[in-house]
Amino acid sequence: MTKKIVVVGMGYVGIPIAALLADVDGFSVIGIQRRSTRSEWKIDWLNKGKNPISGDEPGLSELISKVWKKGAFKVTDTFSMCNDADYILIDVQTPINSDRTPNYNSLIQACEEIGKHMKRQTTVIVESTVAPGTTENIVKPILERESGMRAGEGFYLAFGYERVMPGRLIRNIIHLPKIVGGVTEESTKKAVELYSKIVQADIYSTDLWTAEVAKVVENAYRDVNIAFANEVALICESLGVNAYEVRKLVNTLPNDTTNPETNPVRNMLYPGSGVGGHCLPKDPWLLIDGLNKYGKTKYIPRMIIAGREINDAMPLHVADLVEGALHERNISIINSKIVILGAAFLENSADTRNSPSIVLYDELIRRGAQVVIHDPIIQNLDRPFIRDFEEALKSAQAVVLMTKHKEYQNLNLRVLINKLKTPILIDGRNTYDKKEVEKAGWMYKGVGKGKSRDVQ
Ligand code: SAJ
Repeated sequence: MTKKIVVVGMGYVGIPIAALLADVDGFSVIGIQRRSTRSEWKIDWLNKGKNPISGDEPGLSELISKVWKKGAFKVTDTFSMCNDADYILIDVQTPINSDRTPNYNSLIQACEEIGKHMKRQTTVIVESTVAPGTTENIVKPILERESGMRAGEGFYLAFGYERVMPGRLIRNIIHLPKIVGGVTEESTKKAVELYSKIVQADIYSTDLWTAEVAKVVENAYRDVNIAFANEVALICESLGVNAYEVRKLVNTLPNDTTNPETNPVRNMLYPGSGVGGHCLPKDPWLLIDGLNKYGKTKYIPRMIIAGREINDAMPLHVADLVEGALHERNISIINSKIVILGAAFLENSADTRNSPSIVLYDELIRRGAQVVIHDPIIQNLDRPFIRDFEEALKSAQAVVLMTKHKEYQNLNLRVLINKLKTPILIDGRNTYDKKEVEKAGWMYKGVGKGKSRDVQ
């Protein structure tokens, strides 16, 4: 008996999980993608068996082509296909608004449509990242209202969060442990049954709210740890010490093999020029939104908020490093040409969402500089950018390394020095050694690298 699965939202989460499920014998998958100017082309591409996700994603293109040929994966823009689905996965985007509250427009629209069409005994699984309490208080009421059924009785409802990462979409779904929490035990069980067909790692069952909290805490944890590294970097700059050297030494503390529970004993992350992407800048605010909306006692998560503020301020600190370096050469930042190397939020990636480079660009413009962004990989950016590296460097007064793309490592600084008006290198990602850069005739400043005690 063929199991019919619907996956709503053909993005970097929905597409790989739809393809993996379609590869299971006896499963047939329908992807639903609304026809917006930005994303309707994906429907046609996927219905030709082609992978619309850019960047290197091992195994994904082959898998999409395989399940398409098998006729087990089709994509449409209509929700009527939910009417005989055994499982419906919700993988729509859940961005935050400028006031840091969640934007659930896509989620609400999907729930209204699903509720209208779903049949009895369907299992609905929310995979999109949401504020704790959202499945219970937003998703469930809409599904019950539109379907006339009760969650846990007429249909099953669970939250099962994704742990995808760029470059590891397929691998992570198969090999990373899965966390699932349902509105009822039966709902949890139904979700576990589905995931067990594709997940080869452990599947952990819990309740709905715990699963929702775990997801956003997983990223808030990483964000706060990066903020800690960034705060150490600012301290080291002031003390004239190299924060990366400090990190290396701190992390020499070995893991305790006799007591795995306490490992890693130390794992200080990397300071840098900022924290971008579609997860870390957003998920701490989703956690806080759930706390503000559904918390039973008043509590202000000062550390998580401070972590966000520290990370958001790093591109502004880079702008200070630029202005300070120009000042040391008695050059005003006003009308100085500054080159930003790297617009992607992550090295060797084309993803520019919430990129710290955009924050730096706007800040340098605000301070009166002429700014050029260079990036060898990205396809689009809502700021001007160029591909021609030599053109970018011509007559520049300073070069800022914001993204550690491989193209920016091992640059021949002795040759490049002749292209610039003033050879100043601001290193946002510990790409270069201070002494080497100065030997090549440049002034060097780096995030986390103090100046006074002759650090590397
Ligand atoms: N960053 C630092 N210092 C670090 C690590 C990262 O400044 O030590 C910066 C990066 O430059 C980037 C931002 O933080 O601008 C985010 O980097 P990331 O490595 O966390 O990459 P993301 O945003 O793709 O995070 C995803 C998350 N995955 C999910 O939400 C499912 C995150 O939980 C993963 O830990 C991360 O991938 C990963 O490890 O690749």
